Amino acid sequence: MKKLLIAAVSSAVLSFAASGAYAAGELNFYNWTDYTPDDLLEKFQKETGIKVNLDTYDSNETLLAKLKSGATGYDLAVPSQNFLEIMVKEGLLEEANVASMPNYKYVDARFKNPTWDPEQKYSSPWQMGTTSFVIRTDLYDGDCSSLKEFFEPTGKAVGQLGVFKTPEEVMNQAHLYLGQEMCTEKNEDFKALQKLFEGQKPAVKIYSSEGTPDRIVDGTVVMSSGWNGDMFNARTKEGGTTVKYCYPKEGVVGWFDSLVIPKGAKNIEAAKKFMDFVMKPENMALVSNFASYANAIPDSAPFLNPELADAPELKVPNGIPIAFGQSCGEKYIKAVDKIWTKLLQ
Ligand code: N2P
Repeated sequence: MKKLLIAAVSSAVLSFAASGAYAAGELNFYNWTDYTPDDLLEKFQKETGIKVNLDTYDSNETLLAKLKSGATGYDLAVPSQNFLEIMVKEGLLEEANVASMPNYKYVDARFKNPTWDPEQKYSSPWQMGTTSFVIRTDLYDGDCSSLKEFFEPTGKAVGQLGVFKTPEEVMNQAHLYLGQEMCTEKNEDFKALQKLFEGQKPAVKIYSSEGTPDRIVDGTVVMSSGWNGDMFNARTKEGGTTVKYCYPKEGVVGWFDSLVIPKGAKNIEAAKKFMDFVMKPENMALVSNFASYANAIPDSAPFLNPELADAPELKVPNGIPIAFGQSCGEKYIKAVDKIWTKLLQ
Protein backbone atom coordinates (compact mmCIF):
# COMPACT_ATOMS: atom_id res chain seq x y z
CA MET A 1 0.00 0.00 0.00
CA LYS A 2 2.73 2.38 1.04
CA LYS A 3 4.67 1.57 -2.08
CA LEU A 4 1.64 2.25 -4.22
CA LEU A 5 1.05 5.58 -2.55
CA ILE A 6 4.64 6.65 -3.09
CA ALA A 7 4.36 5.62 -6.71
CA ALA A 8 1.18 7.64 -7.09
CA VAL A 9 2.67 10.68 -5.40
CA SER A 10 5.86 10.55 -7.39
CA SER A 11 4.03 10.14 -10.66
CA ALA A 12 1.86 13.13 -9.76
CA VAL A 13 5.01 15.14 -9.03
CA LEU A 14 6.55 13.93 -12.23
CA SER A 15 3.58 14.86 -14.38
CA PHE A 16 3.36 18.27 -12.69
CA ALA A 17 7.05 18.80 -13.42
CA ALA A 18 6.53 17.68 -16.97
CA SER A 19 3.66 20.08 -17.56
CA GLY A 20 5.72 22.86 -15.94
CA ALA A 21 8.57 22.14 -18.31
CA TYR A 22 6.15 22.09 -21.21
CA ALA A 23 4.76 25.48 -20.26
CA ALA A 24 8.22 27.00 -19.87
CA GLY A 25 9.36 25.64 -23.21
CA GLU A 26 6.45 26.65 -25.44
CA LEU A 27 4.78 29.86 -26.47
CA ASN A 28 1.36 29.97 -28.09
CA PHE A 29 1.31 32.80 -30.59
CA TYR A 30 -1.89 34.03 -32.26
CA ASN A 31 -1.17 36.29 -35.23
CA TRP A 32 -2.72 37.43 -38.53
CA THR A 33 -2.28 35.15 -41.54
CA ASP A 34 0.93 35.71 -43.56
CA TYR A 35 2.48 37.84 -40.87
CA THR A 36 5.00 35.59 -39.04
CA PRO A 37 8.25 34.43 -40.62
CA ASP A 38 9.41 30.89 -39.81
CA ASP A 39 13.04 32.01 -39.57
CA LEU A 40 12.12 34.40 -36.75
CA LEU A 41 10.52 31.60 -34.72
CA GLU A 42 13.44 29.25 -35.43
CA LYS A 43 15.96 31.88 -34.34
CA PHE A 44 14.00 32.51 -31.15
CA GLN A 45 13.91 28.80 -30.36
CA LYS A 46 17.63 28.47 -31.02
CA GLU A 47 18.47 31.38 -28.71
CA THR A 48 16.03 30.61 -25.88
CA GLY A 49 15.01 26.95 -26.23
CA ILE A 50 11.37 28.14 -26.37
CA LYS A 51 9.26 26.61 -29.13
CA VAL A 52 6.61 28.87 -30.65
CA ASN A 53 3.29 27.38 -31.77
CA LEU A 54 1.57 29.61 -34.32
CA ASP A 55 -2.16 29.91 -34.87
CA THR A 56 -3.63 32.53 -37.22
CA TYR A 57 -6.68 34.81 -37.60
CA ASP A 58 -8.05 37.04 -40.35
CA SER A 59 -9.04 40.26 -38.59
CA ASN A 60 -9.08 42.38 -35.44
CA GLU A 61 -12.71 41.39 -34.97
CA THR A 62 -11.87 37.68 -34.88
CA LEU A 63 -9.07 38.30 -32.39
CA LEU A 64 -11.24 40.43 -30.12
CA ALA A 65 -14.05 37.87 -30.12
CA LYS A 66 -11.56 35.15 -29.21
CA LEU A 67 -10.07 37.11 -26.31
CA LYS A 68 -13.53 38.02 -25.04
CA SER A 69 -14.53 34.36 -25.03
CA GLY A 70 -12.13 33.83 -22.12
CA ALA A 71 -9.21 31.46 -21.58
CA THR A 72 -7.72 31.23 -25.03
CA GLY A 73 -4.48 29.38 -24.32
CA TYR A 74 -2.60 32.12 -26.20
CA ASP A 75 0.48 33.83 -24.80
CA LEU A 76 0.81 36.50 -27.50
CA ALA A 77 -1.43 38.24 -30.05
CA VAL A 78 -1.17 41.20 -32.45
CA PRO A 79 -4.06 43.72 -32.44
CA SER A 80 -4.07 47.02 -34.32
CA GLN A 81 -3.99 50.25 -32.29
CA ASN A 82 -7.76 50.83 -32.09
CA PHE A 83 -8.49 47.25 -30.96
CA LEU A 84 -5.59 47.33 -28.50
CA GLU A 85 -7.32 50.26 -26.81
CA ILE A 86 -10.54 48.28 -26.51
CA MET A 87 -8.63 45.31 -25.08
CA VAL A 88 -6.98 47.47 -22.43
CA LYS A 89 -10.33 49.03 -21.50
CA GLU A 90 -11.99 45.65 -21.21
CA GLY A 91 -9.18 44.15 -19.10
CA LEU A 92 -8.27 41.56 -21.72
CA LEU A 93 -4.48 42.02 -21.49
CA GLU A 94 -1.66 41.22 -19.06
CA GLU A 95 0.84 43.93 -18.22
CA ALA A 96 4.22 43.48 -19.84
CA ASN A 97 6.11 46.63 -18.82
CA VAL A 98 7.68 46.92 -22.25
CA ALA A 99 9.44 50.22 -21.45
CA SER A 100 11.78 48.38 -19.08
CA MET A 101 12.91 45.79 -21.65
CA PRO A 102 16.56 45.95 -22.80
CA ASN A 103 15.73 46.31 -26.52
CA TYR A 104 13.10 49.01 -26.01
CA LYS A 105 15.93 51.49 -26.63
CA TYR A 106 15.75 50.60 -30.32
CA VAL A 107 12.17 51.85 -30.73
CA ASP A 108 11.87 55.09 -32.70
CA ALA A 109 11.06 57.91 -30.25
CA ARG A 110 8.02 58.79 -32.38
CA PHE A 111 6.47 55.42 -31.59
CA LYS A 112 7.35 55.23 -27.90
CA ASN A 113 4.47 55.63 -25.44
CA PRO A 114 1.86 55.78 -28.22
CA THR A 115 -1.61 57.17 -27.54
CA TRP A 116 -3.08 53.64 -27.49
CA ASP A 117 -0.65 52.54 -24.74
CA PRO A 118 0.74 55.75 -23.20
CA GLU A 119 2.95 54.07 -20.61
CA GLN A 120 3.93 51.19 -22.87
CA LYS A 121 2.55 48.87 -20.26
CA TYR A 122 0.98 46.32 -22.55
CA SER A 123 2.42 46.39 -26.02
CA SER A 124 5.57 46.28 -28.10
CA PRO A 125 5.73 47.20 -31.80
CA TRP A 126 5.24 44.64 -34.56
CA GLN A 127 4.54 46.22 -38.00
CA MET A 128 2.66 49.17 -39.46
CA GLY A 129 0.99 49.78 -42.77
CA THR A 130 -2.04 50.82 -44.75
CA THR A 131 -5.27 49.34 -46.07
CA SER A 132 -6.57 50.24 -49.50
CA PHE A 133 -7.61 48.37 -52.63
CA VAL A 134 -5.67 46.86 -55.50
CA ILE A 135 -6.34 46.33 -59.18
CA ARG A 136 -4.93 44.18 -61.97
CA THR A 137 -3.84 46.81 -64.46
CA ASP A 138 -3.95 44.28 -67.33
CA LEU A 139 -7.52 43.17 -66.60
CA TYR A 140 -9.24 46.34 -65.42
CA ASP A 141 -9.43 49.74 -67.11
CA GLY A 142 -9.72 52.28 -64.29
CA ASP A 143 -6.76 54.10 -62.75
CA CYS A 144 -7.89 53.54 -59.14
CA SER A 145 -7.58 57.20 -58.26
CA SER A 146 -10.88 57.24 -56.34
CA LEU A 147 -12.66 55.02 -53.85
CA LYS A 148 -15.64 55.39 -56.19
CA GLU A 149 -14.09 52.63 -58.31
CA PHE A 150 -14.06 50.31 -55.30
CA PHE A 151 -17.45 51.16 -53.83
CA GLU A 152 -19.36 51.70 -57.06
CA PRO A 153 -17.55 49.37 -59.43
CA THR A 154 -18.09 49.43 -63.17
CA GLY A 155 -16.73 47.56 -66.19
CA LYS A 156 -14.62 44.46 -65.58
CA ALA A 157 -14.66 44.96 -61.82
CA VAL A 158 -18.33 44.02 -61.68
CA GLY A 159 -18.58 40.47 -60.38
CA GLN A 160 -14.80 40.34 -60.05
CA LEU A 161 -14.37 42.24 -56.80
CA GLY A 162 -12.95 40.90 -53.51
CA VAL A 163 -13.84 42.68 -50.26
CA PHE A 164 -12.56 42.04 -46.73
CA LYS A 165 -14.88 39.88 -44.69
CA THR A 166 -15.05 41.99 -41.55
CA PRO A 167 -16.20 45.61 -41.46
CA GLU A 168 -13.57 47.55 -39.51
CA GLU A 169 -11.23 48.60 -42.30
CA VAL A 170 -13.74 48.80 -45.18
CA MET A 171 -16.02 50.94 -42.99
CA ASN A 172 -13.15 53.36 -42.49
CA GLN A 173 -12.62 53.46 -46.26
CA ALA A 174 -16.35 54.12 -46.65
CA HIS A 175 -16.16 57.01 -44.15
CA LEU A 176 -13.34 58.50 -46.23
CA TYR A 177 -15.34 58.08 -49.42
CA LEU A 178 -18.54 59.55 -47.98
CA GLY A 179 -16.71 62.30 -46.10
CA GLN A 180 -17.99 61.08 -42.72
CA GLU A 181 -16.38 61.26 -39.28
CA MET A 182 -14.58 58.02 -38.35
CA CYS A 183 -16.74 57.21 -35.34
CA THR A 184 -19.92 58.82 -36.55
CA GLU A 185 -23.07 58.22 -34.54
CA LYS A 186 -25.45 59.93 -36.96
CA ASN A 187 -28.35 57.83 -38.18
CA GLU A 188 -28.21 59.40 -41.63
CA ASP A 189 -24.55 58.34 -41.90
CA PHE A 190 -25.47 54.73 -41.01
CA LYS A 191 -28.17 54.80 -43.67
CA ALA A 192 -25.71 56.10 -46.28
CA LEU A 193 -23.21 53.37 -45.30
CA GLN A 194 -25.82 50.65 -45.58
CA LYS A 195 -26.86 51.95 -49.01
CA LEU A 196 -23.24 52.07 -50.17
CA PHE A 197 -22.44 48.50 -49.12
CA GLU A 198 -25.73 47.05 -50.37
CA GLY A 199 -25.06 48.80 -53.68
CA GLN A 200 -21.56 47.34 -53.89
CA LYS A 201 -22.67 43.80 -53.03
CA PRO A 202 -23.89 42.63 -56.47
CA ALA A 203 -20.39 43.34 -57.84
CA VAL A 204 -18.67 41.36 -55.09
CA LYS A 205 -17.38 37.90 -55.95
CA ILE A 206 -16.03 37.10 -52.50
CA TYR A 207 -15.92 38.55 -48.99
CA SER A 208 -12.69 37.24 -47.46
CA SER A 209 -9.70 38.62 -45.58
CA GLU A 210 -7.39 35.70 -46.32
CA GLY A 211 -5.83 34.54 -49.58
CA THR A 212 -6.18 38.02 -51.09
CA PRO A 213 -2.70 38.08 -52.70
CA ASP A 214 -3.32 34.71 -54.40
CA ARG A 215 -6.73 35.71 -55.76
CA ILE A 216 -5.46 38.93 -57.31
CA VAL A 217 -2.35 37.26 -58.76
CA ASP A 218 -4.25 34.30 -60.28
CA GLY A 219 -7.02 36.58 -61.61
CA THR A 220 -9.89 35.17 -59.55
CA VAL A 221 -10.67 38.83 -58.93
CA VAL A 222 -9.48 41.96 -60.76
CA MET A 223 -10.00 44.34 -57.85
CA SER A 224 -9.70 43.64 -54.14
CA SER A 225 -9.34 45.00 -50.63
CA GLY A 226 -5.70 44.72 -49.63
CA TRP A 227 -2.93 45.53 -47.17
CA ASN A 228 0.15 47.22 -48.58
CA GLY A 229 2.70 44.57 -47.50
CA ASP A 230 0.61 41.68 -48.81
CA MET A 231 0.35 43.51 -52.11
CA PHE A 232 4.09 44.21 -52.26
CA ASN A 233 4.54 40.45 -51.83
CA ALA A 234 1.92 39.71 -54.49
CA ARG A 235 3.73 41.94 -56.99
CA THR A 236 7.35 41.09 -56.22
CA LYS A 237 7.37 37.58 -54.74
CA GLU A 238 4.34 35.97 -56.35
CA GLY A 239 4.82 37.21 -59.90
CA GLY A 240 1.85 39.60 -59.92
CA THR A 241 3.69 42.27 -61.88
CA THR A 242 0.42 43.92 -62.93
CA VAL A 243 -0.92 44.23 -59.38
CA LYS A 244 -1.24 47.90 -58.47
CA TYR A 245 -1.78 49.07 -54.89
CA CYS A 246 -4.11 52.06 -55.11
CA TYR A 247 -3.85 55.47 -53.50
CA PRO A 248 -7.33 56.93 -53.99
CA LYS A 249 -7.58 60.67 -53.51
CA GLU A 250 -9.98 60.23 -50.55
CA GLY A 251 -7.25 58.39 -48.63
CA VAL A 252 -6.07 55.09 -47.19
CA VAL A 253 -6.56 53.57 -43.74
CA GLY A 254 -3.50 53.46 -41.44
CA TRP A 255 -2.74 50.97 -38.70
CA PHE A 256 -0.02 50.08 -36.22
CA ASP A 257 0.02 46.47 -34.98
CA SER A 258 1.62 45.47 -31.65
CA LEU A 259 2.44 42.37 -29.66
CA VAL A 260 0.31 41.97 -26.51
CA ILE A 261 -0.15 39.27 -23.88
CA PRO A 262 -3.77 38.05 -23.50
CA LYS A 263 -5.18 37.85 -19.97
CA GLY A 264 -4.60 34.46 -18.39
CA ALA A 265 -1.59 33.63 -20.59
CA LYS A 266 0.32 30.67 -19.16
CA ASN A 267 3.75 31.74 -20.23
CA ILE A 268 4.10 35.44 -19.54
CA GLU A 269 7.87 35.34 -19.04
CA ALA A 270 8.43 33.67 -22.41
CA ALA A 271 6.01 36.11 -24.06
CA LYS A 272 8.01 39.04 -22.68
CA LYS A 273 11.23 37.45 -23.91
CA PHE A 274 9.69 37.25 -27.37
CA MET A 275 8.61 40.90 -27.27
CA ASP A 276 12.14 41.94 -26.34
CA PHE A 277 13.65 39.63 -28.98
CA VAL A 278 11.49 41.15 -31.74
CA MET A 279 12.58 44.72 -30.88
CA LYS A 280 16.21 43.82 -31.72
CA PRO A 281 16.92 45.41 -35.14
CA GLU A 282 18.04 42.28 -37.02
CA ASN A 283 15.03 40.34 -35.72
CA MET A 284 12.54 43.06 -36.59
CA ALA A 285 14.08 43.08 -40.07
CA LEU A 286 13.18 39.39 -40.43
CA VAL A 287 9.53 40.32 -39.87
CA SER A 288 9.57 43.22 -42.34
CA ASN A 289 11.45 41.19 -44.95
CA PHE A 290 8.80 38.48 -44.76
CA ALA A 291 5.60 40.49 -44.35
CA SER A 292 6.86 43.59 -46.22
CA TYR A 293 5.56 46.28 -43.89
CA ALA A 294 7.40 49.18 -42.28
CA ASN A 295 8.46 48.93 -38.64
CA ALA A 296 9.27 51.22 -35.73
CA ILE A 297 12.91 50.14 -35.31
CA PRO A 298 15.08 52.51 -37.39
CA ASP A 299 18.27 50.44 -36.83
CA SER A 300 16.63 47.55 -38.70
CA ALA A 301 17.24 49.51 -41.96
CA PRO A 302 20.62 47.95 -42.86
CA PHE A 303 19.10 44.46 -42.61
CA LEU A 304 16.04 45.21 -44.76
CA ASN A 305 15.24 43.93 -48.23
CA PRO A 306 16.53 46.87 -50.35
CA GLU A 307 13.43 46.68 -52.55
CA LEU A 308 11.28 47.86 -49.65
CA ALA A 309 12.98 51.26 -49.60
CA ASP A 310 11.48 52.42 -52.92
CA ALA A 311 8.39 50.22 -53.05
CA PRO A 312 5.29 52.19 -54.07
CA GLU A 313 3.24 50.02 -51.69
CA LEU A 314 5.19 51.42 -48.74
CA LYS A 315 5.21 55.06 -49.76
CA VAL A 316 1.98 56.99 -49.38
CA PRO A 317 2.18 59.79 -51.98
CA ASN A 318 2.09 63.38 -50.75
CA GLY A 319 -1.42 64.72 -50.47
CA ILE A 320 -3.10 61.33 -49.92
CA PRO A 321 -4.76 61.35 -46.48
CA ILE A 322 -4.03 58.51 -44.05
CA ALA A 323 -6.89 57.89 -41.62
CA PHE A 324 -5.94 55.86 -38.54
CA GLY A 325 -8.63 53.52 -37.23
CA GLN A 326 -10.18 54.87 -34.01
CA SER A 327 -11.73 52.99 -31.18
CA CYS A 328 -15.36 54.06 -31.44
CA GLY A 329 -18.31 54.12 -29.07
CA GLU A 330 -21.00 51.53 -28.41
CA LYS A 331 -23.59 53.12 -30.72
CA TYR A 332 -21.18 53.03 -33.65
CA ILE A 333 -20.10 49.44 -33.00
CA LYS A 334 -23.71 48.22 -32.80
CA ALA A 335 -24.77 50.07 -35.96
CA VAL A 336 -21.82 48.78 -37.96
CA ASP A 337 -22.41 45.27 -36.73
CA LYS A 338 -26.04 45.48 -37.82
CA ILE A 339 -25.18 46.79 -41.29
CA TRP A 340 -22.55 44.10 -41.77
CA THR A 341 -24.57 41.17 -40.46
CA LYS A 342 -27.42 42.08 -42.77
CA LEU A 343 -25.03 42.54 -45.70
CA LEU A 344 -23.48 39.09 -45.37
CA GLN A 345 -26.75 37.25 -44.74
C1 N2P B 1 -0.86 40.44 -43.11
C2 N2P B 1 -1.68 41.01 -42.01
C3 N2P B 1 -1.79 42.47 -42.06
C4 N2P B 1 -2.25 43.03 -40.79
N1 N2P B 1 -1.53 39.47 -43.86
C5 N2P B 1 -3.13 44.20 -40.94
N2 N2P B 1 -3.32 44.87 -39.70
